[in-house]
Amino acid sequence: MNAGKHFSFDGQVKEIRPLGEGLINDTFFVETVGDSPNYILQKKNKNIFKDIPAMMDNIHKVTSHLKEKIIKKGGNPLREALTITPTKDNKLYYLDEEGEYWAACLFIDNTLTYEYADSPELAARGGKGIGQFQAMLADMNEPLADILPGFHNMKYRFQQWDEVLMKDPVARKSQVQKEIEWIESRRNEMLALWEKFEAGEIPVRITHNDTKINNILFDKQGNVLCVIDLDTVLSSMCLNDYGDAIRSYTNAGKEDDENLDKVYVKMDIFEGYTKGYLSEAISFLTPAEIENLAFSAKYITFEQVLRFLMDYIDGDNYYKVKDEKHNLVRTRAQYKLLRSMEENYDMMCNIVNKLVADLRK
Ligand code: ADP
Ligand code: GN1
Ligand code: MG
Repeated sequence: MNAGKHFSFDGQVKEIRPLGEGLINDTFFVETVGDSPNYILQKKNKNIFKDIPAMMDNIHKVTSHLKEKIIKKGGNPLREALTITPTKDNKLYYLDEEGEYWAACLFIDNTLTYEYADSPELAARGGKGIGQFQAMLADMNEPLADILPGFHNMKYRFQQWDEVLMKDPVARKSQVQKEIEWIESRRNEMLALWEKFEAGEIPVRITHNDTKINNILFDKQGNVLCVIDLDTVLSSMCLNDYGDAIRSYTNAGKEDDENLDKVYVKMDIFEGYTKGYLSEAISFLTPAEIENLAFSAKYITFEQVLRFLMDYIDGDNYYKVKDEKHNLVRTRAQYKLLRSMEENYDMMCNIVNKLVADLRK
């Protein structure tokens, strides 16, 4: 791997091999000889990230802030936050001859990753970890560049949606009329949350925006060690992070499960995550944020249905796919999860309210 030569890795590189299940970047594990640290090398997806220098700058600001906090708490800044490995000429990224952007960071070893939460206790630890992550960033004053305009902005998502439907570039629209109706029938309900954010009823915070469970490294005791995949750190609603975590932790099936009977929201996991999250986040959440927590799980899951279906109609330009039906399979699986959340919505609201009341006793 030629790009690897340009980074200031300690030790001699033994092998560079593919790693992980990310849907966006190409990730590689850099193994070094002997006791030197290992690394992660990534080719960042420039179709999605239009300003990778600004993205790396955001990540640098956020990880520097996190490290200061971790050191103050007596933690290990090399394991509890990502550490960017610069290039030999001390840049945060390497731009190769083909115009591809590469970045590297320290590999954090002895960790566990999950595709879903297998117990309420694990979910609670995950929730606590994201609560702590948000709390550590709550006083970060340095502005972040808006490198993904409109990322969880439902107005923007519907603009993209309307354009793709109008173009129907690969003539797939007629096959998915039923699925399109799933989106249209919820348009106003979903836009309403973003409107509250735009109106200032819900505050702007520094948020991760991609808190699915495989973007978290757990230690061997099952505690959150490090929140990774910081490409999407932005100033947005912290509800995105709660909602996206619920979408991935609570799903009894896979994000792209073909067996829809396996896909539903596990309420014990919902309760576990929410309990862990609120144990930290109760200290900073406003009443409007608390009031919209349960809804944010539906919001982010709906957005994911929209994004997978939109990518299918658009001809699979955004997400990595294994075949031409993959985005449609993902759409149906995420829709099944959304339906399950809708059926359990009253219970979700009751759980949030009860946990908040207990914490305030
Ligand atoms: P993508 O944006 O494509 O999802 P990620 O940054 O999430 O890429 O990386 C993909 C996978 O690589 C992660 O799910 C995790 O398993 C592993 N990984 C990434 N960074 C690290 C790290 N610093 N230490 C250990 N494992 C990592
Ligand atoms: C992408 O990068 P990764 O695989 O962790 C996507 C998320 C989606 C997720 C669905 C930048 O996350 O928004 O929720 O896939 N990231 C980006 O699995 O679009
Ligand atoms: Mg990832």
